[in-house]
Amino acid sequence: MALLSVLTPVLAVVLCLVIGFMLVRSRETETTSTPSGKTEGAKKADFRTWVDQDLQDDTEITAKEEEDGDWADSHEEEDLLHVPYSPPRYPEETMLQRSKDLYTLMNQRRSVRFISPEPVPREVIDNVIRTAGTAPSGAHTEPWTFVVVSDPDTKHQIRQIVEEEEEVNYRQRMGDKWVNDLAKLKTNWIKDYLDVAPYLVLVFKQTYGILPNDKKRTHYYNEISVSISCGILLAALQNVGLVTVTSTPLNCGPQLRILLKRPANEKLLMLLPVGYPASDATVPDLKRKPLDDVMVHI
Ligand code: IYR
Repeated sequence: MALLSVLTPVLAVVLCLVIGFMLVRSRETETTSTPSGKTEGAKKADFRTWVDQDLQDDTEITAKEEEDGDWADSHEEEDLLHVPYSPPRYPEETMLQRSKDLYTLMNQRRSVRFISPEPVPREVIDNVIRTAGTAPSGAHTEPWTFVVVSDPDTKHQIRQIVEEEEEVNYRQRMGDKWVNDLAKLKTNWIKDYLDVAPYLVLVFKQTYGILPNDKKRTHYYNEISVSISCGILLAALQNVGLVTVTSTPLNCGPQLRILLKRPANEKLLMLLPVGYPASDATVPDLKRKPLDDVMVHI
């Protein structure tokens, strides 16, 4: 009994030490960061976070910097004139035909990873980018930059950056489930098309704008706006018989932004290799969901 009463405080101290040690360890695991800011302790089990953080680049803009900047007020912007609008109106029969024709054309669009090195007229690319720039955007801020690369050395440097990161993505960051989900598409970290395609279009979202007086301008819904412009870009490419694949090189944004000398307010959203399909190009035999599976009519 006497022994027990002597041992009780000792046991209590030992228990406290064990709990304290465990708490410190769990804190350390949470805060040990990898170079990309992800937690080591999270690694495989937490691979899902990568799915949503694909293409994020918040290396320069901290919340503090955004708050600190000198932001423009809306009253500093010019008044906008409203003008009449009368686009063409078609007879119903024509509408039906046009709706079918565009569907048929767009239904032939496929993500193509085998691109021909054959040159593509530069003016066609200019017009495709012009078309992408017709997208709606939050408060008409047009928060996009399309970097068109045809210089072979720059394309090769892009390839080196992308392949180096993608190898780590496929081997570690994406996790087994994601890699298995992609296996049927036969995609991996080797991206020949980055050297071969006559053009690489790197689409950047401008997280804020910079006015001529150096004040920052809010770019509302910039990611949604730029994503819509990418959709229109895909349609414009399809319209002229060119192909692409909407690649999203995970974790490459900062390096590519620096390589292409883009400012810190721009974040890479998508990388599109553009060209004619290679003569021996293949695509997976995918099926699209029927209308009833994607549309609800109330
Ligand atoms: N960014 C990688 C992985 C990839 C992810 C998805 I989701 C795809 O549908 C296809 C690829 C890559 O470009 O290979």
